[in-house]
Amino acid sequence: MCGIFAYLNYLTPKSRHEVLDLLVNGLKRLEYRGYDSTGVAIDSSENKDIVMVKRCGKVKVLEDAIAEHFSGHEFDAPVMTHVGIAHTRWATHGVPCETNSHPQRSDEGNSFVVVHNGIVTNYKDVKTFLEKRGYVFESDTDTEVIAKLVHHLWKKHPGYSFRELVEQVIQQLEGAFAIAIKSKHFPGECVASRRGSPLLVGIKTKTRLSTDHIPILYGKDDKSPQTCEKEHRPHGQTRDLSVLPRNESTSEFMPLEGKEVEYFFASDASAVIEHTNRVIYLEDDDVAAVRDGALSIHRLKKCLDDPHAREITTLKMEIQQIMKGNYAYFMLKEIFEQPESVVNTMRGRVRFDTKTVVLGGIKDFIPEIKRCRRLMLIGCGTSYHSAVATRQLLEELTELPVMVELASDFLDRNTPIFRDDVCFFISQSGETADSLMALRYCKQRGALIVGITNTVGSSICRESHCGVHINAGPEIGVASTKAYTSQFISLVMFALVMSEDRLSLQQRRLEIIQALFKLPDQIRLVLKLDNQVQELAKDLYHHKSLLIMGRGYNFATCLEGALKVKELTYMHSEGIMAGELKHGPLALIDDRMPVMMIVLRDPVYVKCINALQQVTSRKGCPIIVCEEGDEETKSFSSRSLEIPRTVDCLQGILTVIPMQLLSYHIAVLRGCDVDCPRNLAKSVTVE
Ligand code: G6Q
Ligand code: GLU
Repeated sequence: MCGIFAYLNYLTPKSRHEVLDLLVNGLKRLEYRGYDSTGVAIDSSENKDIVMVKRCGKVKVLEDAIAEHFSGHEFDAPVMTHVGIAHTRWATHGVPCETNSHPQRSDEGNSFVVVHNGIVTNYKDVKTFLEKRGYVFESDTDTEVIAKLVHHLWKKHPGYSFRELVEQVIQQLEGAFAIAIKSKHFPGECVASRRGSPLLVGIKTKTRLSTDHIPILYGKDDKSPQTCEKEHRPHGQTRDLSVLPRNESTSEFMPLEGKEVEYFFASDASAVIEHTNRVIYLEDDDVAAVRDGALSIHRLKKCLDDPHAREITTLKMEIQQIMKGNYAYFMLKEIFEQPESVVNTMRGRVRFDTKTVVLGGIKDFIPEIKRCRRLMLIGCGTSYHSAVATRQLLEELTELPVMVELASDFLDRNTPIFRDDVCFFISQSGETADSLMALRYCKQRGALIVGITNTVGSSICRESHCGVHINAGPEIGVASTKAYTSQFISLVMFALVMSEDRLSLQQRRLEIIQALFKLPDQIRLVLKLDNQVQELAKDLYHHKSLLIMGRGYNFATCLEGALKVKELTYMHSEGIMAGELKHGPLALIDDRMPVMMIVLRDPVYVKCINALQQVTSRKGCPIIVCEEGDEETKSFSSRSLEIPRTVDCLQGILTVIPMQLLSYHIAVLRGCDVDCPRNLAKSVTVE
């Protein structure tokens, strides 16, 4: 979701100017991961104090600020050993502004400074714990608790090493994180850790490394391997910090101790490849610490299948390749990220153990929303389709009238809006002009405004009364993919919150929560259809048109699939409500017209089969999207794609993925620019 970059030079003289250049370049490489603000921390020239420079906006803005801030000869003097940390932020908690930018600090003296990628879901509990002990928070970020908690523990346990302190801290954190921490009390040391968010360590030595692995050191208290299970603490309860087990790892041979060496901690290899091709990919809950030039990797507990060492990998990739992973385009990468992005959307919100859902950003407004006259879901393009996709479930679980509106049309009609309306604005960018205009229109008329966006601090975010951040991570491909599935899930979560106390709906809620749990794995299964979809694309790409038909919960997939095909391939495509077939579109059907039909075993199955028969009896040969093992439906055609069975209201998440893949493959076969389709922009800021 953002970029972490830290650089440590041990016995390798570098001026602070050189260090800053290195940090800024590292950030530039990571900027594609998303940015809204940036920052660096290095040692000051006078003493051991840490200085930070933070700015809102792109890395270039930070670069200019650094040039202004650090002038004078002292910054040109070489320093033998130094640690610098840097960050490009994609806000999840708190708008983009200097105070919310990273590094976040422990105190005014900058004792501990941290850069963080991810979301600490229990930050409120930790914050309350620290506030009771006198800590005053300056930012709205979840990250600040990390810096302050290290500081608190350092005061409490003066004998602990830097690494031990960080180990204590990560035991308290829930959610996802990758962190790198620097401290004025531990000069020349850097500690980093991850859980859920990526982090690697690059190693650069003068002579070739004599080893291809770094041993993992396990806690002293825990020599006997065991099956590790995550400790379950009741939600909202911070563990008693005085009784945490201390991890005094046994000291072992550290291959790099005492030698000249440089280390790079980065969110991905694009930021380190120009310096070194030797990297270690950290695993969840690894704590990597550099002290006296030696890198050591620690884990608190040894599990049965844990390895003894982390391998040093030699990278053979180009920078462009690294940014896109092994994918040819960002869009493809984003399609394949969906098993993780949907988890990020649900993280800290859906509690699968207690079967409860909490949406922190709208929690306080739920009573007001429950009293409203109607819900209005407003958006453009793909975001509008996520409203179409979830309307039926919202009607069912809220028992309120739900209107879905295209922002532009809504404004054209001067739609009547009342004080007791609740208006949802769904937008990946949060900047779409039509949606923003519609938001202001509704706000002026006194409606409650709920933002569903992927961009914290965006205009829609700021101008909403409350909202849900979909946490899909930055979406770079112009065609929206992972934002759609995350918007979809956010609205489903809202429906679940609204129906929490409806006794008659409990069974239904349970069924949906269980299905949400299985969803990431099911998405993985659907992604395995990629080769099959590519073959279908070969049959379709030279055609002029593609009709996509379905109804009920899958009508939105037809609209969204057709939009993807249009924008990426420049072919004509139409999403058709299968119920409307006989009212006109049936005239298009013959043996040459390409048709896709979504026919799943849900309440409209029989009606879908009717539509299928109407098509096949006009010599149409549709490609059918059906449920795994549904031989009866498959028998209507020679071409089909089978998707796993899920609860009806979540089918749309699984059925849209083959459409995303299909449009992608057709676009590639037609030689179109997948990430930047002609005439389109990622953020449409004009009406
Ligand atoms: C689709 C596009 C586009 C987008 C709209 C709305 O692939 O990305 O249809 O969804 O332009 O954008 P926002 O979601 O940013 O408001
Ligand atoms: N949750 C943190 C914040 O909002 C980190 C976000 C990121 O990954 O950039 O500051």
